[in-house]
Amino acid sequence: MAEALANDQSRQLDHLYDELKPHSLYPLWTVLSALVPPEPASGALPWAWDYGPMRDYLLRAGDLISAEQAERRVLILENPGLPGTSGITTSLYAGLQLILPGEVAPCHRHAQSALRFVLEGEGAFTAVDGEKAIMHPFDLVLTPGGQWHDHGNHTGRPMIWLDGLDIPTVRAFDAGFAEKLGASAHPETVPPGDTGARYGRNLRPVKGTAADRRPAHQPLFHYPYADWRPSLDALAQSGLPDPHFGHALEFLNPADGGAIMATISAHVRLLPAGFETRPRRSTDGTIFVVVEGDGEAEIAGRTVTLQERMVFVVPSWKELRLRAGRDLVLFAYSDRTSQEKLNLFKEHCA
Ligand code: GTQ
Repeated sequence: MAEALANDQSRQLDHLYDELKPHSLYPLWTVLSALVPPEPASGALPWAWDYGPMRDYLLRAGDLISAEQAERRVLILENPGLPGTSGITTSLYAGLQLILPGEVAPCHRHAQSALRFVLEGEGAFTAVDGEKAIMHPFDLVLTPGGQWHDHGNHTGRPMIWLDGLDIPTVRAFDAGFAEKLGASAHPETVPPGDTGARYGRNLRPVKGTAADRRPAHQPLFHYPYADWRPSLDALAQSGLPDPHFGHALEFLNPADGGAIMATISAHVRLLPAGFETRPRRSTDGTIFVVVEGDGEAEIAGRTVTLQERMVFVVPSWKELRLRAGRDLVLFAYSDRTSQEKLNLFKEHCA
């Protein structure tokens, strides 16, 4: 009797669901636990990309299409758990960009904020609002949302870097605008290094004076390896590593002492040879680049052997443990600052 009733209920509910569909209505109770999960259950997978094969494919693309033709000649590192999204996590994007000798990537600006982390080449530039940042391996260069940027390579060698953008975040808000300058390069406004001298040394031009020329909320855009690497060494020599991070330094926006950009946080860390971190998980899915050394990352039980210039991703709430073989230096970026602003960020350190 009870079974007959249950069957009848389930049949009637199925009829109801069929009738609801064409009206764009959907029963919450069939999807509630997926919509409001007890804890993050990211569809993104822990994943790693070796540099060598990515580089080979990118250079092949370089033979087939120019940077000018492509506008941006980039191979997207799409998370295999997020097909069709172009995301490496649910909120962030990663791509490998190539500029060959003599090429330009034409000037444009967009709502999306981008970071560039240089992997190979020396002396090509990213220009922001007409000021060139001359790029060296493992420099961090920002092109914050709304600022004009173009890239060019007047050197004799290919230049390759990792692009980190907030494309999926901007898409989630449906807030994307973009425009092209029309000229391939922005007219040069000031000599290279001008912003570093004005805003990068715990100084700034006095507010309201003509010398204060950069956008107030986001003045700095070049964080050279030659600056951050010695700082990391000095930190490592002066104390014990944090059990979950090792020796870690975050890149800051000097305008407010906060994360480098509104939607992206970034840091570097050094794990001394033989050091092993304690397990940690956090809600900010994080993209890592191996700068130096070797070792292993254990991500939710899956072991990745680390090699220089490898890119790997730790999705939200997946446990990470790192082991350094030789001294291990990593660059990392995530949406931590977005989550902190939205009161969503959580971490658990075991
Ligand atoms: O250099 O502006 O990898 O707009 C993806 C979108 C790079 C860029 C990307 C972009 C750019």
